[in-house]
Amino acid sequence: MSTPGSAEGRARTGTKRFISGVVEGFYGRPWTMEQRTELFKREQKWGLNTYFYAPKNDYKHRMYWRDLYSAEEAGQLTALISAAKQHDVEFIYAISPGLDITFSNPKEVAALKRKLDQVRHFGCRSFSLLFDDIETEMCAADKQAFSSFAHAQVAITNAVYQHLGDPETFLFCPTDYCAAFCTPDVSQSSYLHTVGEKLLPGIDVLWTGPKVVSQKISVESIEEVSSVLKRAPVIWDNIHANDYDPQRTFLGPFKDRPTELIPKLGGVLTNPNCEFDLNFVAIHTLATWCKATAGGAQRDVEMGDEEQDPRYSPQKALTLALTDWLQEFLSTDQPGARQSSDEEPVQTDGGESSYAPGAGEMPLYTAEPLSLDDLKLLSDLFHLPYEHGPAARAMLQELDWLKKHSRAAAAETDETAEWRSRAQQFDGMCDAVVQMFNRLSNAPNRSILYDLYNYICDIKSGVDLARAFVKTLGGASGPSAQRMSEDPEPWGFRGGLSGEFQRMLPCHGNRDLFRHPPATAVYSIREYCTEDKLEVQRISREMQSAGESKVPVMMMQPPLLCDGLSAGEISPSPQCALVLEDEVGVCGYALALTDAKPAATKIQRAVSESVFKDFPSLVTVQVLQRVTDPSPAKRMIGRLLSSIRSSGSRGVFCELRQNDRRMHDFYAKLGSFKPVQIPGLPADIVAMGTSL
Ligand code: GDL
Repeated sequence: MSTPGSAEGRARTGTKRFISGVVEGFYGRPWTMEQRTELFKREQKWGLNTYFYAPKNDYKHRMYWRDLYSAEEAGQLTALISAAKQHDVEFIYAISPGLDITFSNPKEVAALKRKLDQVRHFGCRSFSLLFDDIETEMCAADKQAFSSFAHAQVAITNAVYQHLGDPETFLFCPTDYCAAFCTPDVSQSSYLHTVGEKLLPGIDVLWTGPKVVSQKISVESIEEVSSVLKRAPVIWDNIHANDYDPQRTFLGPFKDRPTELIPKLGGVLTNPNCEFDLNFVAIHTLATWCKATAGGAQRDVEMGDEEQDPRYSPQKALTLALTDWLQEFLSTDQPGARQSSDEEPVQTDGGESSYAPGAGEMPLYTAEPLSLDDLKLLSDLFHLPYEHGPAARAMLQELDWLKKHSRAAAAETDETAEWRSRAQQFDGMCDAVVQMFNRLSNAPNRSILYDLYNYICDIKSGVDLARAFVKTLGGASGPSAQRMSEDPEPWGFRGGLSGEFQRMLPCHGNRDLFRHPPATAVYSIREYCTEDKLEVQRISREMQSAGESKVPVMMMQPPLLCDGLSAGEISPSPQCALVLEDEVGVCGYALALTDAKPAATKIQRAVSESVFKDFPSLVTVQVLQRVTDPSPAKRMIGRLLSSIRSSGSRGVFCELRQNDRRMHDFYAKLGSFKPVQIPGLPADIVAMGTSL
């Protein structure tokens, strides 16, 4: 029978248990030793078995990884490791040497071993080497010694693993730790293939899913990466991480990871919110998920009927977590709550707080206690990275409607009554947020409140502004409307400099979840066939007219080399034509000529011969605007470049209209394409290229 936190896959091999728990792997202020000890208690209570120590900004974890711990630090770490043991939690010590290690220098390897030996003396038995978020270019010495970056990392990891005596638990975090980082894609990544083949089989590999912060992690995607890595990955899950945006925290449930994954994984570690006290839901719901073992006998969680996964309902897991969290909010026995330890409350003669206001005096301050509904609303407002909770969505929808129909508020029309009633409802929604804020501010557990305070204050101000705005639309004047005035207080300039940048940028910093929900479409890439010709022509035409140029392109301008390719007049080279499909149909293409010279001759393009020496091949890519996710196009071009490379070509270029900003951005974002000077190009055409 499987126990909580165990899983079929691991049980079947009879060697390792399913790793479940928390990775302290975020940027920013590390947690305190007390918080970590509290975490162990919670993990034990909820059936999670691992704590992974990897605080990015801890000096001796990353920047000064060579430095040994002082006597004082040694004492603290020893105590922490022993506390983990007491609570049946596996303590994994991770180190990140990748910022500046020279892999080929034996002294560096010795320094790494020395550091880990020291931690072993503190009682630690499980270790990890992390190579995430580092430069991928090797130094000259390493280039001489190793055939690739992956070979260098794997060599050092294997050496350290063996030095430590093949620990039962040892993990490696690759530099390409998610599908989006793989070139050209997971199945063809030479980096991942080297890791899969050369990393010793007892070492586990960390993986964050399709992206750094993955909205969903599918079974198929895990099967794909497992076959390359030759082992089941351990998920480093950033679903609740908030170190990349100071205005967001994630209080929604662990979600969109089917429980079918459990037997296919080595484990799941969540890298949650930086603020320790805001992780109750993140960790509690992960624990509920881990209990949904494949046998289907889920003892303490009801079957979710409204959702697809029969063994785990995020909604129900959330309610369970919030119900338990409410008790925490209401409890005062927290260190630092209510009064600081060095400030004993002054006892009056009467013992307890004896003040009772007399007749006509101010009544004592009272506030209603916090409720489960308050916490549900809170979790809706600060939900998940790609999704607002239902109450937040409803507020945005209403505000959007009220704005769009504001004429109905000003003039008496058929819609006026509806507008007024919906404005009133919106006001009620805003009021619920304010009331929740008041009750939270009064909660006895001050440490949770302090971690939450900036967020709830921020959302309350946002809601206040929206409320005042709707009142103004409805014709109100007075204090609420004044908030919208020309001479606002500083809180009228929301978001500071960063906010200002966001509002000025045309698209990237200016995306909102409400209007641009993340793409959930499934894309497939397949070989181009002759039946696709018309579709490709259509896409090419559509995208030309969507370009910046408002000039009828074909009539007034010299043709691009790739025009013949997308029009079907020139056939692409073998294995050099792909199309992208979504559920609607063909939505993009990538075509190439390994030898572009005949096409240049055909349109009498007079460019110098030497260009074709460095860049003999030509590529063209187009993706319809409905494809908002950049990764399918990246994958398509990655596949194409790898075919061109295997044809023996040294380089590839593409031509663009000078004023086609969209395509410039597109190629620039691929990273490897840089502007190339090609003498002889017509005035309005520029080229970008990459060496292979
Ligand atoms: C990352 C970092 C992690 C950070 C997270 C979210 C991994 C492996 N590394 O890329 O330290 O907290 O993004 O910002 O996820």
